[in-house]
Amino acid sequence: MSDFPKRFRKAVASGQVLVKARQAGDNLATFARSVAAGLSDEPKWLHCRFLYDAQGSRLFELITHQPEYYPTQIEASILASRSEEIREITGPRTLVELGSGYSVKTEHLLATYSRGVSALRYIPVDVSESALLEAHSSVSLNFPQVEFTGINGAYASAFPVLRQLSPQMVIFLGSTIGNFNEAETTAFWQSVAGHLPAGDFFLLGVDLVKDVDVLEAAYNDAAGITAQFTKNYATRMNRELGSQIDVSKVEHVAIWNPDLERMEISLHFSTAQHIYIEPLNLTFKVDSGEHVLIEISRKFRISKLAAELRRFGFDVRRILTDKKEWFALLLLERIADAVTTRALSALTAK
Ligand code: AVJ
Repeated sequence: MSDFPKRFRKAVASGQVLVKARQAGDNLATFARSVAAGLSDEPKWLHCRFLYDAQGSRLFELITHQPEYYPTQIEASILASRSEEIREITGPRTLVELGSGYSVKTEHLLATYSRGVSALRYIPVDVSESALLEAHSSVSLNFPQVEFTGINGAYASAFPVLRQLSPQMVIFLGSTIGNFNEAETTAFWQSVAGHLPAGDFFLLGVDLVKDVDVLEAAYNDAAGITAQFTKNYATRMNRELGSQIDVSKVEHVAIWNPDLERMEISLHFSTAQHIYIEPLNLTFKVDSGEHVLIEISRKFRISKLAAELRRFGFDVRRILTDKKEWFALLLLERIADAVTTRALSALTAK
């Protein structure tokens, strides 16, 4: 939708709380096509983006409170203790957040960045409208000087408006980058680099490679919340796509893949089932014992990641981590590309 940057500009100017980046009706067709693509593949997969309907967003929020799920607590404590240090490097600027959810951890940054300024612009981006609305009520209550304009859509829907938001810091927390496979990661950084002006910042939260027992426990909490979160995918398919999956015959499986250094989360079918996709009038068969991959969560090594980011046009300005080095926040600065620099010096030479 090419008019989005214009609609967004208007929404910001008029103090609108939420702007939709996609048209109504688009979501269901996108969901149906994505599911059909994944179930046609071998081995089968389902895209993790659709885990986050209203119920999925609620369940994920519950996951973050489970004792085994360490990333949220550690990341929040790094943010709580080191937001000042981040602001000292970046100076005051607009905050844009990809996959903001309920914006809980971000409140540490909002507190720091709203200090001493008359207004702070905050642009959270999330596929869940209900999460954005809840984030708005909490943020506007706690930080009256924050100007909140949520973008209800996929991350990429925000990219075309980044140019109008400088100076800014884009925030991408929770190691959500770990949910992207290699191709998606490359596409993501190329796209961000293409839209983010040089001199703007990017704050990236990444979960680090660690002991397999700690990792597997984090995705197999004793209370079974992660299992509910996984099974909610099937529930959502039943409700929105008329899939007719017997959810009592599917299980949550989460295991560490040491070769690819990632957690792999699957729906395990304990019996053979037919999965219907009503909007497309398609049926897929899943065998007894089959695993359908619904999410990967890659874990990172800082040195390797920093080198990769440099190739995409980002300089690592600061690495913030906890004592155990279980999680890290990387403060990146978008640096001018060789091409851009050459073009600019050619201009000034004239
Ligand atoms: C979306 C990256 C925050 O991969 O750790 C947590 C999602 N899935 N438990 C992650 C998730 C199951 C989570 N993030």
